[in-house]
Amino acid sequence: MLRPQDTARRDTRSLDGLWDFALDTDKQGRDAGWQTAIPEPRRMAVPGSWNDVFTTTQEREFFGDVWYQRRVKVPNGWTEQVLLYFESVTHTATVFVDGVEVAEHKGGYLPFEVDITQKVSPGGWFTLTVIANNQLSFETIPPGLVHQTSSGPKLHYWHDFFNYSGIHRHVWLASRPAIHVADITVFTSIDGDAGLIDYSVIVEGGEPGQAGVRVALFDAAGAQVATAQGESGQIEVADARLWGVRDPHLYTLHVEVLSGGDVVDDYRQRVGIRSIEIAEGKLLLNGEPVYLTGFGMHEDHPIVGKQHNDTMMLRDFELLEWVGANSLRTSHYPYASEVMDYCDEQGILVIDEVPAVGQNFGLSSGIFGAGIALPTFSDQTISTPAQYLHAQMIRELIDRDKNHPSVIIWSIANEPESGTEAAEAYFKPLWDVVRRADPTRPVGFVNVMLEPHGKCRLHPYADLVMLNRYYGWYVNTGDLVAAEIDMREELARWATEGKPIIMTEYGADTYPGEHTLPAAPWSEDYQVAYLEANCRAMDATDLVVGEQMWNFADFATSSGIMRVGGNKKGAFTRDRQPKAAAHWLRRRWTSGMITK
Ligand code: GCB
Repeated sequence: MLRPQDTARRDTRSLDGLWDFALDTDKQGRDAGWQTAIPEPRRMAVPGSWNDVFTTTQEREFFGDVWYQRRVKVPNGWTEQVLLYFESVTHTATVFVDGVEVAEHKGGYLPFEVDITQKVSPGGWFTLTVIANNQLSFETIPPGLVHQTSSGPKLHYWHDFFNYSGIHRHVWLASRPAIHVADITVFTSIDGDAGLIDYSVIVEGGEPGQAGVRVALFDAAGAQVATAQGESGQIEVADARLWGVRDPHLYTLHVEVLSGGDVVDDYRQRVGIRSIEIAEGKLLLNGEPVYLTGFGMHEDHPIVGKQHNDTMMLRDFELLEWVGANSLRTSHYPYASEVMDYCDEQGILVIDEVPAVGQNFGLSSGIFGAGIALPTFSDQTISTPAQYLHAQMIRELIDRDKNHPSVIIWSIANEPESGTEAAEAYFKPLWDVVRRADPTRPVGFVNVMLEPHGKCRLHPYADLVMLNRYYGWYVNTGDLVAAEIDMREELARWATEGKPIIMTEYGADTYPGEHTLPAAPWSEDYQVAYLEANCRAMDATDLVVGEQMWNFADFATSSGIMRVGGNKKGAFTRDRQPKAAAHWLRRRWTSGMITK
């Protein structure tokens, strides 16, 4: 599936703006016919999370069906195919055109398109209605559970970020020719000074054999450097300029579909020529070892929640550059396509993660988990329906992001239960799914502290080891001497695997402005001392090839006794100002202190 684009034969119209809106508190909308008209609607911004707009807890934490509606005009002259394209609806979307259901999509962070050609006419208007359901269950990813409390049902979930909900990213009305490019895949490699681009194009529509494909490659200055014919092939670029870290050279592949001698469709695909591989315990980009610096991030901002916003994105990338980061992990779900495009443009390396987070009920049970103690993987909890959806999300993520040179690693889960037979059975087929969908990139999952080397049964399937560790915070709290010793010892145990290790999380909650001498937990001084101790342990382990501090910025979570106004492990505050830790990281990452 391709993101809508304006080209010679395609047009887009943004459907962003204020839509009619209602929380279906009495679960009556479907029976009462809201598909055609929401009675007494409020207004809500698209894109945006709706939660923080409200002033009551009941509304802010509502779960269930949430209705969005607007009138849409199909432009005159759109006589071929008309599509709706939703970039993110959290978590399940049901779409209606003039009251008739046209699509359902599960999964809050990946796009879907709906062909509505037969339902609309050029120059005509229609009513577009979307139910965005944000309820989590054992069948959703991430999982959740509705449980009874004295004040009524509550949604419980096991992941540590607020369940922001709504239509978070852009919505498009798009046109495309009947015979069209349906998909493009590029894989790149390097052969001496030449860059090799293996491309394949899927054309849909028309009679078999009716359409042909022609491609042309342009460099960043717009000069044509190569051409080819056919739905698949290899393009060789002599003296290729490679895509590299903070040196992101991009080419453009212009794909044209020909029928009866005419160009009937065209699409532009950016290409970065680079190779990524793991060899002898190293992560090699273009054949050279690369060391990752950066963060696990979140799409999270005050009021707008998980809305994609270009200005906020630019500030984040300014800070990444300032602090000396060359990488990020899309913890814990796929990010907006604009972010991925910008990583391509900035030369930022990405660990791209599916929304499989919170699949570990042992982590927060008992008093911290609302008294809910359940097995994670079982017939009664997470089982086949979630596994199917997980596989679908892996496929959809790779389908969306496979052509981004910035994406160097797929992460198929964050901190799942990994030490049980049931966990191994759940994940076994998913490794096949990811490797079939992309045979070129390294694949891993992020291991949790409670399932160390010797207990974890999933790491043999992974190409590299990705670890979230909290020595000096959740364990050895306040004792950084013990933290460093224990961390070194654990890293040494993982090093026996001979695989590269990336520290995908390490961090300490820090209240901005809090200072203590000696350094004590929650102070800025302690966060810096914590980083010093953790980084010494990483530096002492040759196989550590990257460090992504948790988290880039403070972020919202559900309420709980472990969180003060959200998670405060940010190097930056939620409004993107540096804590002392950010200055410390900047010194470490920009002054050549890392010698690996
Ligand atoms: C983790 C999780 C992350 C949490 C973090 C924390 O291991 O992966 O989602 O926010 O710990 O701060 O507890």
